[in-house]
Order: sequence, then structure tokens, then C-alpha cells
Amino acid sequence: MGSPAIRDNTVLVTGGAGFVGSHLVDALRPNNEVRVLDDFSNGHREYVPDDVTVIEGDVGDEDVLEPAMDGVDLVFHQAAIVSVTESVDDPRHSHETNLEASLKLLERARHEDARVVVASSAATYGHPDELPVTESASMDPTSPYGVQKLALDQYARLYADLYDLPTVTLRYFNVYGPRQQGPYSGVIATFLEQARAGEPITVEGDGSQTRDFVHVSDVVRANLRAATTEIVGGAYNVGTGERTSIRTLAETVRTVVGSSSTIVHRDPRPGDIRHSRADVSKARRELGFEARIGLETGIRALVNETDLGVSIDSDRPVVDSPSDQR
Ligand code: UD2
Repeated sequence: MGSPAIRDNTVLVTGGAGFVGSHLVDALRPNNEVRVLDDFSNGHREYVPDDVTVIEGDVGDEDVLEPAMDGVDLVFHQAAIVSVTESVDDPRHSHETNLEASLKLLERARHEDARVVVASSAATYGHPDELPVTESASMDPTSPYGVQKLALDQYARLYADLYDLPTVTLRYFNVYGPRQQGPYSGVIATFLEQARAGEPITVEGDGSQTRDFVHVSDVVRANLRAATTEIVGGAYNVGTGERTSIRTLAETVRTVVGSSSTIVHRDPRPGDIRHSRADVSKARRELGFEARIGLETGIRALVNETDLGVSIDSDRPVVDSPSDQR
């Protein structure tokens, strides 16, 4: 399945100043002309290297989108309002950003004949019937965010079918890593902050709920594979295939930090999903992608500020079954 490295492309990363997007920019910029489109609602200028062109504005603003997309070969669409809670509070606002703006981007990509790698989410599945959840599982999102990502996910497939637009969709599970910050940043960032400050670590509910935590460097690698795969129009889970309870997570973070924080329990989050775990076989088979960073390694790297960055040159697909030998 040898996928060529991404080189000498003009690449747009929407949300490129944000958590996942900025790590992608780091991986791409040594070999490509990289542009970032970000409205800085959640992104940070200091995450973007100086030699990268930054276009400030909304993806949904066509006066900004058109020049940003002009001449691009490849788009990584990471810009979104990622907070499930915010989408529940204001569905119309998140709809505009997560869906309407994305549709404009797909249209523009048609015009440019650019490949689009779309960031979707495990939120599209809602409460999975079976674990691990496969890409063909039923999709019953429990939040406006999940509905918006599901519609985008389906539009991406449809644009490939109807218009031959090369799209690849990645359904992220619980992503964590450096630069994840802010009030809705995810449980690992929150626990780490609490453990470092010696404050109580706040487990919502009894802590037996589980998640599939995937390190952002693995998510970057999945994106690089999606950018070069010959199979377009598909959607892939991006997780590790492992699940960890929130209680275990709290204990792990406390141990790795060497903190004396107590672990306290709060009310469960309304609508919280009990369990989530990716079936990773399709991504492995078709993208040659497999997560490499186990949770404890990832948390240790976060605490010790060890760089687990991805280099395009060092990224090789996994080839481990006859069906992979294309
Ligand atoms: C994640 C994604 C979301 C969506 C969803 C798909 C993040 C930040 N959000 O939502 O975008 O893709 O997965 O299902 O990655 N918790 C605590 N204490 C805290 C904070 C959280 O116990 O201080 C619990 C929380 O109740 C939940 C779990 O930790 O059971 C994970 O919460 P989260 O906000 O990190 O992510 P999640 O799974 O709601």
C-alpha cells in the first residue's frame, strides 16, 4: 500500500491554530506550502510557526474562504466548534460553523479539485449498540454537535460519489495531547491541570464510564495517511481500540504527576455516553494506520513535555495482513 509522502503541495489547514490543526501544520510545513485559516475563537497564534501563511477569518465567510482555497491541492478541515456542551446550548451557532461553513468548503474544493480530509467524530455514533464500534454501526448522535458531524461525514461521502471529489473522513475518538486547553478541552487536560495544582480531581459520575483516548500525534498520522490513500470517499475510526475508565484515568494522571490530589466524584454529566471504543480494523486495513501511543506513554510525555511529533519522512503505513498488500 505504499503511500507517497506529502511533498510540494499547497495545503490548507482550517483550524490550523487549534489543538489538532497546529500539530498537523508542524508535520506538513517542512515539505509543503502550508496555509492556515483560523478565526482564533479557540486557536492561538503562537501555535503557528512564523513562516506559515495565516488567514484570519471564518471558513463560512466566502470572501475569506475563496482566496484561502485558491490553488490548494489538499485541505485538512479541522475548524469546528468542538464542544458538545456549547452545541447543546446554541445549536444554530454550532450548525453554522460545523455544517454550513463545511459545505461551503466542500463546494470550494470541487472548484479547486482539491482533496479534503474531514475531521468527524465518534459523537456521530451516539450510544453505540456494540463495542468496539465499527464504521458501519448505527448512527444516532445524542447532541447537535454529533448531528452536525454526521451530516458533514455524509456530505463528504456524497461529494466523493456524486462529484468525484476525493474526500476521506476521520472519526476522532477522545483526542488528547499538548496544546489542548480551554474550558471544554477534554478530561485529560482537566485532570492534569488539577493534579498539577494539587486540587481535587473531579470525576463526573462513578467513573466507570470508559473512553478510547488517542494521542494527537497518532491523529496527525491518521490524517497524513488519509491525505495519500488511493481509497477515497470512506470514513475511518481514529482511536486506539483500547478503552480506559475515567476512574483509572484519574488515578493514572495522579500517579504520573506524582500529585497528592484527592479524587472526588460529582454528578454525572447529562447525556454522557457510557462507553466508547473504536474498532480500528478498517483504518488499519485501508489506511495502513494504527495508533502507536498507549495512554500511559502519552500521559507521561505530556507531563514530561516529551515531543512525540510526527515527521512525514518517518511515517510508514502498517502492512500486516495479506489484504494490505495492494
Ligand atoms: C469527546 C469529545 C467530543 C466528541 C465526543 C464523542 C473532547 C473534549 N470531546 O467528548 O468532541 O467527539 O467525545 O463521543 O474530546 N469527565 C470527568 N471530569 C471532568 C471532565 C470530564 O469525569 O472534569 C468525564 C466526562 O463526564 C466523560 C469523560 O470524562 O464521561 C470524557 O469527557 P470529555 O469532555 O473529555 O469528552 P467526551 O467523551 O464527552
